[in-house]
Amino acid sequence: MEKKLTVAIAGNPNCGKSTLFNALTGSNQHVGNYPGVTVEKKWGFRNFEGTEISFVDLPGTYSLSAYSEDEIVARDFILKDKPDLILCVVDASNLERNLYLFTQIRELDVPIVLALNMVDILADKGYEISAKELSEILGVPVVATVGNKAKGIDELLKTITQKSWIEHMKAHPPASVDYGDDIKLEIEKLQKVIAKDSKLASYPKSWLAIKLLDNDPVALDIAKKSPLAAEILAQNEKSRHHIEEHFGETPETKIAEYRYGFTHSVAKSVIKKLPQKKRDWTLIIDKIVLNRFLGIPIFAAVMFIIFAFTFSVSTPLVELFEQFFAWLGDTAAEIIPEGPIQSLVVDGLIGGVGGVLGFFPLVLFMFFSIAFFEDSGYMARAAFVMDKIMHKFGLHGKSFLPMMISTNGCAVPGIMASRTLDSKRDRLITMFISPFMICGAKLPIFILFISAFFSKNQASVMFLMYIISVCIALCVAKVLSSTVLKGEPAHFVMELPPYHIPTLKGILLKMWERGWMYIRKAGTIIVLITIILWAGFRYPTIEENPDMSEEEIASVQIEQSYLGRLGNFISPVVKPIGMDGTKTIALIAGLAAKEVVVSTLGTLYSLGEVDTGDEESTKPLQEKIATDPEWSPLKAIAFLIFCMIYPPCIVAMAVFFRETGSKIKWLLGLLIGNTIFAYLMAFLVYQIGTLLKLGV
Ligand SMILES: Nc1nc2c(ncn2[C@@H]2O[C@H](COP(=O)(O)OP(=O)(O)OP(=O)(O)O)[C@@H](O)[C@H]2O)c(=O)[nH]1
Ligand SMILES: [Mg+2]
Repeated sequence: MEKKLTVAIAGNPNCGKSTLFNALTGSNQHVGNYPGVTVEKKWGFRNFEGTEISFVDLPGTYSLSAYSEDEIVARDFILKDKPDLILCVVDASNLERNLYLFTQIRELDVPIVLALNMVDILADKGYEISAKELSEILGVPVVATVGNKAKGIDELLKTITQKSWIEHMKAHPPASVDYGDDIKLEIEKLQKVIAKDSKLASYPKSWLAIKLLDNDPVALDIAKKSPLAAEILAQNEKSRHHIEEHFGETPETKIAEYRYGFTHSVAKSVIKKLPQKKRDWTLIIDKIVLNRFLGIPIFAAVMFIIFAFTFSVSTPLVELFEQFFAWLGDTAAEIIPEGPIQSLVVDGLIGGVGGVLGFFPLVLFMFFSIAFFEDSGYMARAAFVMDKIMHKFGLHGKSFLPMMISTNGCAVPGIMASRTLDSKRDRLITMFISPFMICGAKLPIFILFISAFFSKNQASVMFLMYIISVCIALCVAKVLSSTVLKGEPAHFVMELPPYHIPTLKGILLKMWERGWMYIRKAGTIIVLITIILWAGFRYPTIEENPDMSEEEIASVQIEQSYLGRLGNFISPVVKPIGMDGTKTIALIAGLAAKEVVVSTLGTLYSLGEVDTGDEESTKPLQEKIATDPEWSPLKAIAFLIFCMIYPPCIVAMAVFFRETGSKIKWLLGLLIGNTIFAYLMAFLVYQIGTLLKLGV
C-alpha cells in the first residue's frame, strides 16, 4: 500500500515557499518578490518513491499569533488540520528573523524538516552557512535549497519521506528555546492545570501554556472554551503576574526576548563570513530608489517606461493581429452566404471577440513588463515610497500592493491581497479602492480609445490615465477614512526583499499564465455575452423599406432592435455625460467582464457597417470610432473615466462580497456608490470640457 503524507509548507512571507511548492509538485502557483503573494492555502501533490505526498502551500507568516487574514489561514491549518510534517522554509539570508517562526512551530511537537532556502543570496552577501551544523543544533533535518533554480528538491523529497527522521525526532525532541528557570516553572504550573482537561490534550501542552503566558489570542480562545476555563485563566493571570513582578517586563516581551536570544545565537554559530565580501547591490540601489526626494519621481519614471515599452514594442504586432481579423472578417463574409449566420460570425464573433483578441499582443507585453517589475523586488519599494502619500489619505504603503496587483492583472487577486493588511478598516478601504485601478480587462478599452484619439501620445495618455486612477482611488480612501471608516491606519511593517534579477522562465510563465486567462475569457464568457448582445441588437428584424439606403437600413435596424430600444430609453439619462444609449449598453454588459465593452462596440460597429463591395471593407475598430462623428476626444475621455470608476465585473464583486464578510451593505455601497460617482465624474469632465471647448 502506498504511504500518505500531508506536508504543510510554512515560513515567513517572501522566503520562497511557493517557489519550492511549485518545484516540489510541478504546480504553477503565483510567486513574486514581495511579501504577501500567497493569501490562501493551495494544495499540490507528488508521488515520491512510493509515498503520496500532499503539499499545502501556506501564506507567509511571521508568527503563529496571527493578526492578518492571510496569517490566520496559515495558523489555522497548522493548528487545526494537523499536518504530518511541517516543511519550515527559512530565508538563509535572513536567518535570525526567520528562525523566530521555527521556535514557535517547534513547540507544536510536529515533525519538522527545515528548508534552508536562498543560500545563493546569502553567498552574494558574502556569507556561507553550514546546513549540517544547523541540523545538529536544531535537531531537525536541514536541506539547503535554491528554490528558483530547483536546487535541493530531490534531497528535500528524500528527507521528507525518510521515516527514520520522524522516529528520531520523536525520540530526541529537537532543540527548543530555553525560557529560563523562572518562566519554565510557571509553564509547568500552567501545564498541570491544562492537563486536567482531557480535551485540551490534543494541543501540545507546553505550546498552550507558553502561548497563554504570551497572552496569545488564539490560546486564550482555546482556554476559554474549556470547562476549566476559570481555573486555567486564573493560573495564567497568577503566572503572568509573577513573571512581570520578577522581571519588571511583560511576559510577552520576556518570551520574545528568549526566542530572539535563541535565534540570534543559532544564526551566529552557523553563518560564517566569507573572506571576500561582495558588493551589496540591494543597499546601493535602495540608497537611490528610496531617496526621500527621488523615490516618487523614480517610481513614476519606472511606470512610464513600462507603458512606453509596452506600446512601442507591441504596436506592429497589434496591427498585424488587426489585419488578420479584418482579413478573417472579409473572408468569412465571402464564404458564408448572407443572412443571420454570416452576421453572427462576422459582426458578432469576428467583429466583437476579434476586437478583444486584437489587443492581445499589447496585453501580453504589459504583463511581461509587470512580471519583471514584480519579480525584481521593486514592487515592495513602490509601496514603501508611496507610504508617506498614502498616510495623507488615511492609508499606508502596504495598501498600495493590492492596488498594484489590480493594475498588473485583475482586481480579484487585488482584493484578495488586501488580506495581508492587519486592520479590518485598512482592509475594507483597500478593497473598495482596488477596483478603480486599470486592470488587464479594462486595458483593451483604454487602448481602444487612446489609439483612436491619441495615437501620437499613446504611452503618455495611458500613463496619465494610470495616475488619474491612483488619484481617484486615494481620494475615495480619504473620503471613506474620514466618514464611514474612521480611524488611523495600522503601523506599516513591510520588509524590503533583496533585488533579484528575474529569470526569463519565471517571467514568461507569469506572462503566459495571465495571457492565457485573457484568451480563455475571450473564448468563453466574452463569446457568450457577445452572442447575446449581437442578437439583442439584430432582432427583431425590421421590414426593408425600398426608399431607404443600405446605411439607413442598418442604423434603423440597430435603433429598432430590442437593445436599441432599451438604449433609446436610457439615452436621455446619459446624454449629459456625452454618451448615448447603445454605448451605455456596452458598459452595462461590461459588468459581466470588462472586455465585453470592447467586443460590444466591435459588434455594434460591425452591424452598422455596410458592405460597400470594396476589397477591404473592414477597418480596425479604433479607426471606425475615430471617424464616427458621434465620438470626440472629450467624449472618449469621459467614457474612460466612467469605465475607470463604475463597479467592477461580477467576479470581482462576488469576491469583494465574500472578502468583506458577506455584508450586503458594502456590496451595495460599491455598486451604487461607484455608479453615482462614475456618473458625476464623467459629467464634470464632459461638461467642463464642453464649456472650455476642449477636444469637442
Ligand atoms: N535568489 C533566490 N530567489 C528565490 C529563491 N527562492 C525563491 N526565490 C524568489 O523569491 C521570491 C519570493 O518567492 P515566493 O515563492 O513567492 O515566496 P513565498 O514565500 O511564497 O511568499 P508569500 O507567498 O508572499 O509568503 C520570488 O521572486 C522567487 O523567484 C532562492 O532560493 N534564491
Ligand atoms: Mg507564496
